[in-house]
Amino acid sequence: MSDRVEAISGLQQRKVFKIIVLGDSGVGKTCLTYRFCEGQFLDKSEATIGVDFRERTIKIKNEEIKLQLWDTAGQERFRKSMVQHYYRNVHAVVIVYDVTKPETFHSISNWMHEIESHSLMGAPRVLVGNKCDCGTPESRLATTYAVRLADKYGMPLFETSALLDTECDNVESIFLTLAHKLYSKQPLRVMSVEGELGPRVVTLPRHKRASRSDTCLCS
Ligand SMILES: Nc1nc2c(ncn2[C@@H]2O[C@H](COP(=O)(O)OP(=O)(O)OP(=O)(O)O)[C@@H](O)[C@H]2O)c(=O)[nH]1
Ligand SMILES: [Mg+2]
Repeated sequence: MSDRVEAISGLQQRKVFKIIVLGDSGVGKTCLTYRFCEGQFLDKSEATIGVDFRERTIKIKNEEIKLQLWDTAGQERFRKSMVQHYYRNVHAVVIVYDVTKPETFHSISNWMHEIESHSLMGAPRVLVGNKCDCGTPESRLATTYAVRLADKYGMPLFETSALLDTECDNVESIFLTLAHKLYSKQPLRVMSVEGELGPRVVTLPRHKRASRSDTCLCS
């Protein structure tokens, strides 16, 4: 069975999207994923060791989709080799920074290198500036800088707060945007055709049910 689908009952299958969450330590990755999966702020968050795993089932066009969120450790000593393993079969990426800590924003280029080294530049990605409830507008990183960087890397920007209940729609949007992008991606089935001019390749819309050979989500 493909890494994108899981058996539920009988012949029924459910799509599974695996989303990895990256960013410096303390930017709020755990709180954001907890907010999305549990619908509330996690009061006592501790530094993640290795990777934490959360999931939530959503519906798109009446189809149940399981979103698996892989919440990684920001601290280098807790990442090490453990995290490398968790990059396998990732479909989409969330990169988080803290709007009150410019150094976490400057780290984004390092996270992009990390993504690149795992061949994930073609996967849907979003940039998230968290903790918008903190500090004053002057002390927070200007949105224009963030937009410029997001544009440079070709990803949408979300500014939000895992803490505020009033921001929960925004947190929803982060993960639902990725889910819709993944859902609407139509991986192509490649078929070889012998023509007068020799073999050529045509691409056809994929069959509804995925098989192992056509599960690539990269565009
Ligand atoms: N004010 C405010 N505090 C937040 C927000 N999100 C997280 N925090 C706090 O920031 C601290 C770090 O949050 P975590 O979610 O544990 O950060 P993390 O990115 O998972 O950190 P690592 O696991 O070490 O990589 C905690 O004390 C949270 O309570 C937010 O939106 N607003
Ligand atoms: Mg964490």
